[in-house]
Amino acid sequence: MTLSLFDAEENKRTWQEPLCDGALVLRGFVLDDETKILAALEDVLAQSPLRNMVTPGGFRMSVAMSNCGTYGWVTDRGGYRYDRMDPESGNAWPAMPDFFAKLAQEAAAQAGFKNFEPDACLINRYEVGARMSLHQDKNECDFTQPIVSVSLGIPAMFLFGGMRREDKAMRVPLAHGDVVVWGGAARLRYHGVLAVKTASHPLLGQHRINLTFRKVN
Ligand code: MD6
Ligand code: FE
Repeated sequence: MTLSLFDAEENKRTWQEPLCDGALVLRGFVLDDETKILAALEDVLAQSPLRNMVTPGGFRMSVAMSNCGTYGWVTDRGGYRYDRMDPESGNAWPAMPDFFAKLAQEAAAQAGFKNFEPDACLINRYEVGARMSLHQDKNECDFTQPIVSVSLGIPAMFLFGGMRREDKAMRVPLAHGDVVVWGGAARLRYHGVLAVKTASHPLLGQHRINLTFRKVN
């Protein structure tokens, strides 16, 4: 067997950390693209700014959100759903940059999900203390399609639970540049994010940004 340092284009930029059947962390997968991603995000967020949405139960979310792509995830008193329109601007969500879709597709392929074509990118911004309680992602049509989740900025502790809310959750630290691919048997597992601790990142200050790519329709 020959081993080349410059081999394996398919396994570039990363080492892989399986979490369970269907879920895999690609450490540092988007590090090479950080400046390009942040510049594109700035453009998207100028069109559809981050906002703290309200849950169906009437609570203001601690995580600020926006979207790009054909569909955007929204919540209000009426419930959770995907919508083609940004309810704040009244316009379509900003287009998903082509290279976002390509990165998500490459990440999905590394986990064995071929030809992933995301039509939605949810942008979550956490400030220190923001958290996301345990939930399942089940507003999408086709649960054979994975979700690709990109972490940027200050670190967070991801909670990765079971099929029932009360199942014990694993704790997975996620850092700037890490990507989680999540599908198959893991697709409907409960998950969340612990309150983000004080830290500062050279590009994002005291924030964590998470991008989740999905195929909604
Ligand atoms: C977050 N992520 O990391 C929230 N959902 O900020 C999610 O809710 C999530 O990372 C499904 C699959 C991967 C995720
Ligand atoms: Fe989720």
